[in-house]
Amino acid sequence: MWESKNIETNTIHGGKKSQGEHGPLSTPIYQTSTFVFEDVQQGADRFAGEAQGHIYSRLGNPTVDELEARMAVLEETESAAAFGSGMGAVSAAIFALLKAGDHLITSHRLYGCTFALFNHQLPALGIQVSFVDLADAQAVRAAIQPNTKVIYGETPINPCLTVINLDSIAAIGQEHGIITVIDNTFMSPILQRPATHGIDLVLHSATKYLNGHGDVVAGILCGPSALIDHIKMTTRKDMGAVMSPHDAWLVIRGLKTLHLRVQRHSENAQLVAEHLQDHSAIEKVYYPGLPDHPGYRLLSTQMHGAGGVMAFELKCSFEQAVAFINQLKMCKRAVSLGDAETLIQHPASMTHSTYAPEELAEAGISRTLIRLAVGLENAEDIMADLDQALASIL
Ligand code: 4LM
Repeated sequence: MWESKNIETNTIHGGKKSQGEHGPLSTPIYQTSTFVFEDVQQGADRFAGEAQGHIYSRLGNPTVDELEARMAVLEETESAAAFGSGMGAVSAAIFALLKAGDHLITSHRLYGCTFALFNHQLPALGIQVSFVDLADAQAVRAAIQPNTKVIYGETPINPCLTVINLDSIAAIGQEHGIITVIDNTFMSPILQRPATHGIDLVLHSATKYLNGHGDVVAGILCGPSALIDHIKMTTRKDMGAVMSPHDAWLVIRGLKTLHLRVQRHSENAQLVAEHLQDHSAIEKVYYPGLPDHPGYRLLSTQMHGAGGVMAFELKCSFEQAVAFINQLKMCKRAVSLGDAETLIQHPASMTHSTYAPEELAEAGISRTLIRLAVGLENAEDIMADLDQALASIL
């Protein structure tokens, strides 16, 4: 394996194993469910953990192993585990770390299905959850109880891009012996590496920037080997949200262009955010690359760019906001983000429809809020499409 101090090089070479026979440049897809033992003893030794070697693809697969090794290099962690979806990664981490009677501190601002898991499934299983503002260190400290085991957050947060201070969350976790988990989906390791700030587990919906081509649903957790091995051998093995070898191959292929893509997403988003901010039909743009965004000051300390996602409020009624989205010609009406195509969606009725009306209000998600995941097209074309749709509703 080979590793550079430069992440551009590591997205291409980092964690890549030499592939033995035939020397393929592209990682082979080990499309197999099971692995043959030479004899009973070899199988028994592998099950007992006394011999190296694969057993069954729910426990590990060489193509998936390679993606995990590559992600550990990019996130600067010891190890990584791949999952069949981002939610598979969230639930595997949470259920490995929390049991009935334990307490989780998180934010009321989260991706909709993560919020649903924390707000509905965990309390039903006897796990206590406190929803606090993770950007407010005092509020986090005040929420700590003797049974607090995990602090979980996203930064920037879906969909309003609130930024949480990683140094502060990591310090609180270390002080109190609480495991910290950060969902880094919106940044990718190109723009932010939470483990370098002391965060224990870094999570991704690999469906988004890591894969980047809108053709996979996948998740990744990166962290210390002891924690990752524990998750692999408990909740991933027994609950089974594993990544398929073919999907791992697609994400590995996506990683090779991750740096170029994320850079372009960010450049395009900055231009679009500045353009929208000046538009007479726009009430407010939420984008950490704009100086009036509260997360802007953390750009220089924990982020290497503001990323490709923004949200904005129109100066109009709900019906006009819907008409605006329906008028778009090039931008696609779709959830998800991090794809080549610019995607636009309505959080209150789509990604965050798991929130009750009062919960939406608390999370700052109004009925006229629109999320834009800026793609890789020419920025002028994206702005022209937005402008013609805005003009049609004014
Ligand atoms: C979306 N998001 O926002 P899977 N963490 C974050 C996410 O945004 C998502 C997940 C985890 C969207 C999906 C429809 C910050 C998903 C969950 O979808 O399970 O890979 O990731 O548009």
